[in-house]
Amino acid sequence: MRVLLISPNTLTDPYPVYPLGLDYVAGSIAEEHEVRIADMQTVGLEALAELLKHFAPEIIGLSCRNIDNTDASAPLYFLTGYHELVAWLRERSPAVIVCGGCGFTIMPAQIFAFLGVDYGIIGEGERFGLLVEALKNNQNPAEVPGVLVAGGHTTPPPPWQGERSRRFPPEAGHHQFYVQQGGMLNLQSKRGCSFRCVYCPYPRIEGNAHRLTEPEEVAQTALQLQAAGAKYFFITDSAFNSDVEHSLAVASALRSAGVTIPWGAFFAPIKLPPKYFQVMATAGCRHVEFGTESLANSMLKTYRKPFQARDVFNAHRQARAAGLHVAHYFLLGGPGESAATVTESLNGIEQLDRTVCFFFIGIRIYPGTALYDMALVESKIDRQTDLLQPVFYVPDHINRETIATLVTQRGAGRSNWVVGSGGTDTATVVRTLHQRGFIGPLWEFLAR
Ligand code: B12
Repeated sequence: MRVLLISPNTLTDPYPVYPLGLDYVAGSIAEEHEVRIADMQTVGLEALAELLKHFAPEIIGLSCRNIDNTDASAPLYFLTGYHELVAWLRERSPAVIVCGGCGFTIMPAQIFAFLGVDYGIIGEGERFGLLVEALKNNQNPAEVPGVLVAGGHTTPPPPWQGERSRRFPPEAGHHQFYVQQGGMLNLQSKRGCSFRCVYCPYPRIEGNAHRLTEPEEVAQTALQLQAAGAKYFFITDSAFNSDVEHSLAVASALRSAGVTIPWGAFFAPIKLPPKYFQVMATAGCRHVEFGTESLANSMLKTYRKPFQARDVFNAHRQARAAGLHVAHYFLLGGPGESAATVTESLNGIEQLDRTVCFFFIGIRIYPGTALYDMALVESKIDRQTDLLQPVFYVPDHINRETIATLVTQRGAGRSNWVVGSGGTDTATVVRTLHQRGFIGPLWEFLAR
């Protein structure tokens, strides 16, 4: 069958992100089928129309990575555009349209209905290959676990235990856009997140049991990206160090394999072996992005973070001592937040030397999380509340505006305090620097 996979994500804030998920979806499809990828960062509607005409796909897979930008201070919403794209595709192609992706998996039934697609894949995209076979053989797609059909059930399937094969097709060419625009490609070293943070949909997206990729395989993929021109890669794991041993083994494999390009990842500021970040630095790690969220211990406890404020300070010191660029993400406005806890976080930040802080003010409520249950019990939402449009938790003792004022007053004149991911201004600066040949996420230029 002829399969066209589309990434409709044209967001360039904080920078354009290579559509990694589609490489796995492509890798799940048996060799006998013909697969093309249309990345709409590089393919406009005119070229897409040409592709529909000449390639004449029988199945279209649409990736829904982002629903919105989860930034209450500068909200962007993407599903309306995807809905229009589905209608546009329908006018030009009789293909069956299938939606999947991490955004889709957070609210599959709602997105399925909103977009008006034929099938959805809940969870990992490896099941797309099974759906293609079912369609080819005229079998009932509803019998494929994880496949959502109109009126079907939305129970998430168990995490995928089969083969995970990334088909990174340099000849497809779309990676060139990212290579030229900052040099960044990406890779995954494991699936699953074992943390239990109250607000987070990651366990729903990837499951909470880790499924590790062999360190040597990760290193081979990094070499492939390097050979394709990447000048930097980001490890997309929810937290690269949530399995400390595995992350150390991956670092050592990258080094032994001779990977020479720098990389970055999300890390949790947990207790780590003393030389941990030195090992990372020696393996090419350049940027550490800590999911810190708060420096008030009461908030960290409420969020069920696996660390306390003192662990954050230690992890920060360790990463800095290893010569790494360090950023911290803060998530303010959860249950129990108050002027006192915000101030505690801001005071704590004063102790973090040479860093960049990204503040997300307001926590989006996702179904299937403990925060959702709390908001229900507190009558902040009810079961009918539409969460497709972002709804942010409102704490009892402080509102978002007051938190924003506390942050912006304290942060006045500090370029290293960024609200949200920085908005279009930051994205424009990053794009200009990328065009001048700078590589990577570049937030280190803001560090103070
Ligand atoms: C790493 C990451 C980042 C990194 C990316 C770095 C890089 N160079 O790649 C950074 C920090 C830059 C980032 C930025 C943002 N991110 Co982000 N990010 C992630 C994270 C942790 C992993 C994404 C990833 O690459 N996974 C690995 C790949 C292999 O998985 P995947 O894409 O999900 O694909 C799999 C399946 O979903 C499926 N699939 C994918 N496509 C398709 C298509 C079809 C047809 C099918 C059937 C299946 C399928 O198959 C794949 C294999 O199983 C996710 C959370 C998570 N755990 O998923 C958030 C996440 C995707 N991000 C999110 C958001 C909101 C953003 C930002 C908008 C935040 C902001 N305001 O800046 C930006 C957007 C950037 C952009 N230009 O698009 C949200 C999206 C949800 C939502 N509400 O919309 C997520 C889910 C986190 C969350 N809040 O819950 N992000």
